Amino acid sequence: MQQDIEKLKTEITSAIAASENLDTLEEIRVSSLGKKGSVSGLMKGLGGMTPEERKEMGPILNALKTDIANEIADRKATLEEVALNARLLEEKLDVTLPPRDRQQGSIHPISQVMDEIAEIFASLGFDVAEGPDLETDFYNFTALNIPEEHPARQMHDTFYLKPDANGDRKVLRTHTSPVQIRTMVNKEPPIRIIAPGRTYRSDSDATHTPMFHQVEGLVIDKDTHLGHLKGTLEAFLKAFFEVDAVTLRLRPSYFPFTEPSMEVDVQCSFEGGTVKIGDGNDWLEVLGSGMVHRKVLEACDLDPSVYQGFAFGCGIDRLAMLKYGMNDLRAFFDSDLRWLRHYGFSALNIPTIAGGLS
Ligand code: 2NM
Repeated sequence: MQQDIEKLKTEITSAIAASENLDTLEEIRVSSLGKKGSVSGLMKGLGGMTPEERKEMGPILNALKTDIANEIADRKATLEEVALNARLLEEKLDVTLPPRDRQQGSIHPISQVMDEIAEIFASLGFDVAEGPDLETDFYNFTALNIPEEHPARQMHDTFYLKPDANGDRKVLRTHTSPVQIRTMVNKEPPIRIIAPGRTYRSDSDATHTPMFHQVEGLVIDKDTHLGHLKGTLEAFLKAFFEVDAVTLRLRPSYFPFTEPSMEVDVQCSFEGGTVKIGDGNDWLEVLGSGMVHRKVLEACDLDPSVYQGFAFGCGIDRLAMLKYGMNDLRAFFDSDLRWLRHYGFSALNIPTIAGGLS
């Protein structure tokens, strides 16, 4: 009996090793571990044994089953990697090639809105700061006063890379705040920056895409206060929505990296299915903001008894939808040429404050 088991194991193992694609491997799994498979058949035999036989054969058969399951899983991982590498090779695209004749491209609305935002903040004296999409735990979480057990750090919210040899794992930044941390660590105040860019969270439905765009802002100086925050956001929203006046409502909120924290709503009206920003009877939440938490300043080696400042953040994709009247977020990333032609901007239409943004 035990010899038969060894023989069966050798047979299945060599079949697994010889399998060259996932279909063949699946056939092996079904014919061994499946309901009517050879290993399952042996397991069923346990029922008809004497207690002594069962005591001896039970562990042997269980080990057989586990070993084979493990080997199948290992082979599956290898085959999947081979398939992925082949696909990556085949689908390689050289984005540096020149365009085909008579193909007229356009500026994506998200790029347009990023340019508009940079232009408005430049007029208020802000620089544009950038940083890597792949961040360390320190810049993305720890320095921002986000503790180890915070839900944002969980696997289902954050994309983590495989750990390196030292066990350090990088994250795809979940916000652009690490750019502000890098700026505070590397530059002496006064600091006045915005950080626009791609951000990533493990979330996908009608109003969330796993990659999205954010812009955050940071001002640090010796006498910066909440009034400056409100004035800056008012100036920004007025310019962005191209209206003469906006009314803001600051609602108390919570972020680990600011204290106090507030959510910013802008007064608006919803008429005939479109939003009008500026006045009306409704409120639209557009930004999160607050005074930078002293623990964040300390993590950046800034003395909170000397320096203080404000920060804010908002989603660019949603701002673009509001301003240009799009209703489906996912269309931004579908690469549908008809959509791009309809909503895209001319490459010559560079936004300027003097020329009108859009
Ligand atoms: C937000 C809302 C409020 C923020 C804070 C910082 C930093 F690095 F200074 F602490 N960066 N960004 C911030 C504050 C971001 O986004 C909704």
